[in-house]
Amino acid sequence: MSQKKKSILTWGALGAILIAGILTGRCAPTAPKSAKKSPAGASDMAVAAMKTYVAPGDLDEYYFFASGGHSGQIYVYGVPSMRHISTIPVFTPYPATGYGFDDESRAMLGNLSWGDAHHPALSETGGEYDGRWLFINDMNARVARIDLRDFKTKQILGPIPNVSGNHGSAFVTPNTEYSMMATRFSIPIPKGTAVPVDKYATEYKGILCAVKIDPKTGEMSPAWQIQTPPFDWDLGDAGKKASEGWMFWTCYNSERATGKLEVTASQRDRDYIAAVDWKAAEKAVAEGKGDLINGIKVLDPTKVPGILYLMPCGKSPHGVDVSPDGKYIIGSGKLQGVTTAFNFEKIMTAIKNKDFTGDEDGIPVLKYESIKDAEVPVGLGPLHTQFGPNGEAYTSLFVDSAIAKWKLGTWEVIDKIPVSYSVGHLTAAEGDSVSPDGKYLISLNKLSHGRHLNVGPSQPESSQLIDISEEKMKLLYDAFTEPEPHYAQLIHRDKIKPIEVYPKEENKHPLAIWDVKDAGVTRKGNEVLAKVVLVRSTITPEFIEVQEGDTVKVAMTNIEQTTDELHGWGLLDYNINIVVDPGETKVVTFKAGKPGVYPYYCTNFCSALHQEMQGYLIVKPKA
Ligand code: K7E
Ligand code: CUA
Repeated sequence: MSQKKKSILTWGALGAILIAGILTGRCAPTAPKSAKKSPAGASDMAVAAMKTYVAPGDLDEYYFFASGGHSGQIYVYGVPSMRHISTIPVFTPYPATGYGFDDESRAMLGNLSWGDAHHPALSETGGEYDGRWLFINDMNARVARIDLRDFKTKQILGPIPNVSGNHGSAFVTPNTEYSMMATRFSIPIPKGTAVPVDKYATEYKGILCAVKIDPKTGEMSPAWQIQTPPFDWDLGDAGKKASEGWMFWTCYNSERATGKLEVTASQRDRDYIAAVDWKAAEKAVAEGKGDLINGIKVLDPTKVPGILYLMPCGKSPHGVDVSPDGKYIIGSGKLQGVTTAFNFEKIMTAIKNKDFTGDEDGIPVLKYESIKDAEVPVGLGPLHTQFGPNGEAYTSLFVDSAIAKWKLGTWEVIDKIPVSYSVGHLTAAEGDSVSPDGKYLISLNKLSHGRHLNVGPSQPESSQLIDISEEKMKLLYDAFTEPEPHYAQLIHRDKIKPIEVYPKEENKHPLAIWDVKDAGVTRKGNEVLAKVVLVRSTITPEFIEVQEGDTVKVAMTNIEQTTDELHGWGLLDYNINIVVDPGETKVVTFKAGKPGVYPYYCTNFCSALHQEMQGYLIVKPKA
């Protein structure tokens, strides 16, 4: 039966049940009290319930990839149900999938076991999400790539030289040529030099950084950097269509203040949005310009004119967002009541006419009045903007705790919806691509108090699903998201086609084995290699004998080719828990410690005889 027919059939039945439930007061105790009072409210809720209800066995329409903030992960939810489907560990170990315990992922994490991940960015082709990769920043000067073929983190690049506090990242250019970065905390450059803070204004620098992405493999490598005055770079977005080839970043603290920033960095009426001609910067580097600092080419914008301009923007701006046609750059002072729409064509004209009002360390400052099209009265505390298919813009209002809907071009504010509470980012269906879908908008709120079962002081964040398919926005659903969703991406399910098992013929791991006959333990000096087969419901070999002090390498192949047949390998008393997917090989290396007998067992429930899937590591005393 088609999805549509099913929905129509279930509509009447479910609607009746819901309305009956609400009228008899049998709705969930967490439902807003107003729902019980007014029958009109009740029917709104029934409609909202229908719109978010995904029947058992049915699939959601969108993938919602939410950043995990300082949890370092990415959380995958389905929309419209808002059900949590999966967690993709990125910058933090995750025993549930064994991430951070096997040799490869442990090496990828290096000696950092935390990350602060804010901005996931889907790879794009021609400005459309292409469903290949997902990139995400970490404040520790790193950027990661997740392959959407298997939803696994494949590369963590960094810490990248000279970058300190990688917040303005991992925004990609329209054909995924680059993932862009910007430093939130200026430091003396080269990174690694110590200069007293009283020299901040002159000796500390900000860095804008381009990370090259291989178009075939997605492999990332540091490309080049631009040195800037010591501003705190905040958010970024790549130009597209009309503005393709340009990159924009907001900053605060153009005052170059140190200490008491909540006051000292808000003295001026305006801060800046940087406009970077990245194609020109790329060309300059290719021509040999720039200085090699800590192994990366750094361009000084005063020596390479034309690569960097400063656009004045309302005091302490946060988000900057480019409209789907690339014609408008939206930025707001986060303490103001308006958001500014800059006109890209006017920016180009102002650059051509040298319509400058001054400079910052030799970097030209464009005249605000010449480049802005409108100041849209969206409401208090505008942070981020997303877009709809027909010129709609949606701006999050942190102070007002609301979302404003307005129109590009006519600049009229059409609607406003309160959210609970204090929205940061928001994400619309494909809402930062060249062709947003409309339909859904998710408000990523910082506070949730009182809207969920009390779980003590450590409260979840809330993500609210909003219907934007009609003129007026309608709240559909409250979900409580893992900490802490800053930005997120919402992509239609048709664009992603993940595999469910690793095909045997693709496994090129040198230690892979596919037959229990090949399993066993070999020794070379004090190095022991155990080749292990995992298959329902035995771990072969079942006993591994080593000596105290040996270096033990265990290479495990899960030879299953069946969906969902994962096996684990948890070794008691050791900090080791590996999970191996069907067709995958994983390796863990460790030193055999104190003599004794240490059980290992399959940690991932796999079959009726899962419990029997176990063995012993026997560590004998040194001879
Ligand atoms: Cu607004 Cu880090 Cu993008 Cu948080 S950031 S909200
Ligand atoms: Cu294999 Cu549980």
